[in-house]
Amino acid sequence: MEKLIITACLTGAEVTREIQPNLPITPDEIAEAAYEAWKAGASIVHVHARKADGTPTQDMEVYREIKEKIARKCDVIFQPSTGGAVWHSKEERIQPVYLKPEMASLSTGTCNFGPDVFMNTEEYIETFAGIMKENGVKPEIEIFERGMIDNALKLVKKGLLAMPIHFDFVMGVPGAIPGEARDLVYLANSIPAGCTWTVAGIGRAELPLAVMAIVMGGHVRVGFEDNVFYSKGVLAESNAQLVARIARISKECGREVATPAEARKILSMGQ
Ligand code: KMH
Ligand code: ZN
Repeated sequence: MEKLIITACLTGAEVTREIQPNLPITPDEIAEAAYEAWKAGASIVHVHARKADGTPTQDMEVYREIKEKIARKCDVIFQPSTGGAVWHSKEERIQPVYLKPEMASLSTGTCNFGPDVFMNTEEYIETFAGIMKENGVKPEIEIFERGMIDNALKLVKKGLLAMPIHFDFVMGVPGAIPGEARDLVYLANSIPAGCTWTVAGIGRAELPLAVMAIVMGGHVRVGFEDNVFYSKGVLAESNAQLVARIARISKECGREVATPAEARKILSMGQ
């Protein structure tokens, strides 16, 4: 089995300091959280930028500052979000891709997102994929429902996305695919051979799905964007604490954890 790639989703667009007092918000805090997560075993950081007051922003200059501050500390793979917050426009959402990060997230379908709608029309998806291709950015395909896999494969047919695809199964968002074991088996069995996948379990689905991914040969995403707790009713101290637990479990299962350089190879990046 390949080594395990751990992604740390450090901040997200929805979590607040009221919910998680240790949420990193400023570029300095996000860069420090990325560095701590990397030391704990993360090879990718999925990043959402925030304004100083904590509001989510897709401002390219804020992402630039975060990207540069992280790069000064370590070689972790920087993966900005193109999902942003549900109320961001298409034009705002794509901004960080113009910084030519190694990776960026790309959701390939619309779904309910709690009381809101996370909008990804065919036009959004194709525009985002085209701009990522032009800028040499590897998309991580965010899957919230089974049909989104097929939408990603349509991009391959249209020449907008290269194989092998790296998928991220985001499971347990209220209104989208649940985070049951059978759902993960279903998604993992629904992607083409040679593709890679990671799982981002939301809330209490995070740890059980991560453990499944470790033994199934998938990869794992953990962090405050997806889950703010360490255990029931106990807030996590940091993103790094959540990463360290996954690294520990994986090693106990006999699966070593990938460095960023190893993750780049596993994900066929830069070839
Ligand atoms: N904040 C969600 C509405 C992504 O980063 O690509 C979308 C999201 C997906 O987080
Ligand atoms: Zn995100």
